[in-house]
Amino acid sequence: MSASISGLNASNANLAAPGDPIIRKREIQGDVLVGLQKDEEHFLFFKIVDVARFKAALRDYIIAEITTTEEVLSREIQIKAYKASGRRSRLPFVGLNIGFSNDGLSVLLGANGTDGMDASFVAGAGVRAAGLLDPVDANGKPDWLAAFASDTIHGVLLVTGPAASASAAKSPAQKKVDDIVNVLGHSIKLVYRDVGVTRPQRGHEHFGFLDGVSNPGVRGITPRDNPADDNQGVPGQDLLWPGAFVFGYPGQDPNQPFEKPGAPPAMAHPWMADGSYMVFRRLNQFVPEFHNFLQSEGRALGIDPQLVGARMVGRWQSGAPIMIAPLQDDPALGADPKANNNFEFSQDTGERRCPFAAHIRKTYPRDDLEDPNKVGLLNPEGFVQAHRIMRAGIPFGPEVAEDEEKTKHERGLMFVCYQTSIIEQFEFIQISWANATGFPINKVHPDKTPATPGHDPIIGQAKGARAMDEILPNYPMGDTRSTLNMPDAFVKPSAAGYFFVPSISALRNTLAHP
Ligand code: N7H
Repeated sequence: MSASISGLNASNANLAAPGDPIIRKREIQGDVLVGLQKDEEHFLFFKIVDVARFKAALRDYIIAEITTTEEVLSREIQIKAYKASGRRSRLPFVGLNIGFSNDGLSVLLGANGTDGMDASFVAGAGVRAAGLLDPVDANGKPDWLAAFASDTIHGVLLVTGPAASASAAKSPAQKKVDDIVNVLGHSIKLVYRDVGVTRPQRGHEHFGFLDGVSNPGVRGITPRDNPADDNQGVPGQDLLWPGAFVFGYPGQDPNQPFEKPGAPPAMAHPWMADGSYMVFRRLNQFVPEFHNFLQSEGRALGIDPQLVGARMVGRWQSGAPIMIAPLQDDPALGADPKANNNFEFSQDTGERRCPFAAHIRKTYPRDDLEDPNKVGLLNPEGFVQAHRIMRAGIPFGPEVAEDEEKTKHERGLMFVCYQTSIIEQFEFIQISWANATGFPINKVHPDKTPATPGHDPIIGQAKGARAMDEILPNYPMGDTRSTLNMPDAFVKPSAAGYFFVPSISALRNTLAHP
């Protein structure tokens, strides 16, 4: 089962070094920092219709069933030992987490219960959609699945587990879903339910690229695994302060070196400690269209279509970064967690190795803003590290059918990420980096002409046409200017929600309090 997306190595019993914060692992829900183990993940979006009965069900059943960070870490150890003993079947670990929207918290706490919380969380994903340049109608209403938008959503239950064995009618997670629905009974209305499943090409998303390669390390929980750098987990994985993702801990100061603890992010309410904001986006992927595009552009440019895709993403499908393998895939590099994140961008001044707009360069520019004279930042690296997210998504939908020249069946990514500020983290990445054609700013081509990086070709959104700079590599030399015009978006949101994932104590003592 996939987990340890942040490179966690749970076999290392002592995850914290002197000076690291003590993480309250029994309080934080398991998906936030580590990731629930999952071959499949059920998303149950619900509306609370009987508050007293809902709170009673939380107290009597749900809270005790929630999978904590401590449990996912211990499961990692068990899975490792099980695999080491040569067994190939899956341990039947089932995970459960819960989050609430602003409307949901208001129902549980009363009208002013969410005062002072993150403004984007309070406004809700629907209101924020237009600002993200999501497709919206004339009234700014997002173009979401009718079933999802059919009622107010108060919360989401995440239920994970291994896939069903060939002989079983239902998977362990499906059985758990049945139990939960039974226990909650008429206290809720299920507004929408959906399921994510890992693909047969394990760990790869629907376009074919290895996913879950790079997530931030977290001080106090990610073991140090780079003898040359005490501020990293695996080589290239900078360790951040937990407050970037969970309330109640030192955070990242955008104006200071990232190694220095920043002030803990302000909590509007004491019960927010050990909780996190979760962004959910159901992102449809137009897979045949994407691959046809790579083929036709590759032909037109006279280069391998796989290289076109690699320059759009910044990695080959194997996961190998083009900063290290600029012209040819290197599957061994892609598969090596100690090498596949060990790179920076600043030495690639002319985007010869990796386009400025490549998905991974846009969404985590590493040291790309390093020249403070040009970007006007007090501490460029600290600034970048203050805008990171912890990703925990899973694909959804079937494999592409043989006769599927154009998308016939919905598929894509159930994108999930965690942070302590939706405005400064997820939304900042989407709006100020992925959608912003001028980011990274003040870049030039090797021939000294100014470069406009363009849109992130994977997730960048625009009202009109989208384009990115330098699809054709000028590596190791060359000055040929090229632009990739993208008539269609290959990724389109079909549902979204902003949630708060509270601590176990907040659930017990505050949210489920009669
Ligand atoms: Fe991305 N893809 O398959 O092309 N993403 N992403 N993402 N993404 C990453 O590093 C993809 C989305 C980030 O640290 C990889 O795990 C697709 C959103 C960040 O180097 C691949 C979709 C946002 C990183 C993809 C999608 C992000 C990242 C490389 C939608 C946030 C880490 C593998 C369908 C706004 C960058 C890896 C780093 C990596 C793809 C969505 C952000 C292959 C298909 C919405 C921060």
